[in-house]
Amino acid sequence: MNFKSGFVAIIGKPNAGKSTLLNALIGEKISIITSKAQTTRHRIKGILTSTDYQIVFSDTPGVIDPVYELHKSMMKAVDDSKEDADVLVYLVDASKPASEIEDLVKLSSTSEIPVIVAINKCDVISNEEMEKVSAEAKRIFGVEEVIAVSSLQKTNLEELLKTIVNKLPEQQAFFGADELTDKSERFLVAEMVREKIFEQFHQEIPYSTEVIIQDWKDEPDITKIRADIIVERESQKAILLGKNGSSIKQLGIESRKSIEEFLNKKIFIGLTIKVNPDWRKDPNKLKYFGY
Ligand SMILES: Nc1nc2c(ncn2[C@@H]2O[C@H](COP(=O)(O)OP(=O)(O)OP(=O)(O)O)[C@@H](O)[C@H]2O)c(=O)[nH]1
Ligand SMILES: [Mg+2]
Repeated sequence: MNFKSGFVAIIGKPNAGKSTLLNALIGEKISIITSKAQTTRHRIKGILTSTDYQIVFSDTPGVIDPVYELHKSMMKAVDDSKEDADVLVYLVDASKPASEIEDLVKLSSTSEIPVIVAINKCDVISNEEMEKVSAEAKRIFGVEEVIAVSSLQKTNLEELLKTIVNKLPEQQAFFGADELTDKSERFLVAEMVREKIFEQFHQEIPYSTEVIIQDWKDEPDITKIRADIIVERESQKAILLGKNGSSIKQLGIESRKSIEEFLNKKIFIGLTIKVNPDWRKDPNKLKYFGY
């Protein structure tokens, strides 16, 4: 077989397990994962290179009907990922009703790009239920085959990879063999803080929050990072701070743990909360924040 390579977009509703799948396929934590929907906000490339092929996966935000400007930018990330894709992997959550698949198909623009439909979270449903979901997915997507996987338990991912590689064109690699992602360490670290915010806070807080790295100093024994946490309202700032600053302190501790593991180095992280009213609705502010 000649060398194959190409771009593969992972598309699905929020919480389907797209980021979990990306990380499982690449074997590294590139994209953050939380139990809450709408965690991923950007297109994040993960690159898998073997002796025979290179696949440039794009993790994407979950497909929704946009409400805020932020959502529009998230859906643009989905469209951009589809635009240069050689293969689309539609990822369906097996534990959700068929109406979610209908919704996904309704909100997705059609294209001529080859489609693979994968049913994720096969670990949480019975074989009988899986038969049912598979039949629904085949009908709604109009495909003859679907692949049942568990991104969490890494079940059937080899099968999925084989199916993807079959559909890739023969061409040279796009990235160096040691490259894992297109994102910078700064971006990934900001995402890690955001992941901890999603885990620690509830309701509107995670969705109203953005993390901006303001300063990064690599010293021989320690990396010193300063980040701003942007919220929309004073009341949200108060919640993030917590009583006597206890919540932000906890957030700092959890963030530091995961960043130290990622950078494999001792780090200091200073977090400052700033109020930026309605940043999610303002295209100029969004642009400044990298959307
Ligand atoms: N049981 C089970 N849970 C899974 C599986 N894959 C993902 N999850 C869980 O589903 C939740 C959402 O996973 P994510 O990977 O963040 O989902 P996503 O599609 O990237 O979500 P958004 O970024 O919000 O669009 C997390 O709690 C995961 O642990 C799976 O195969 N089985
Ligand atoms: Mg995600």
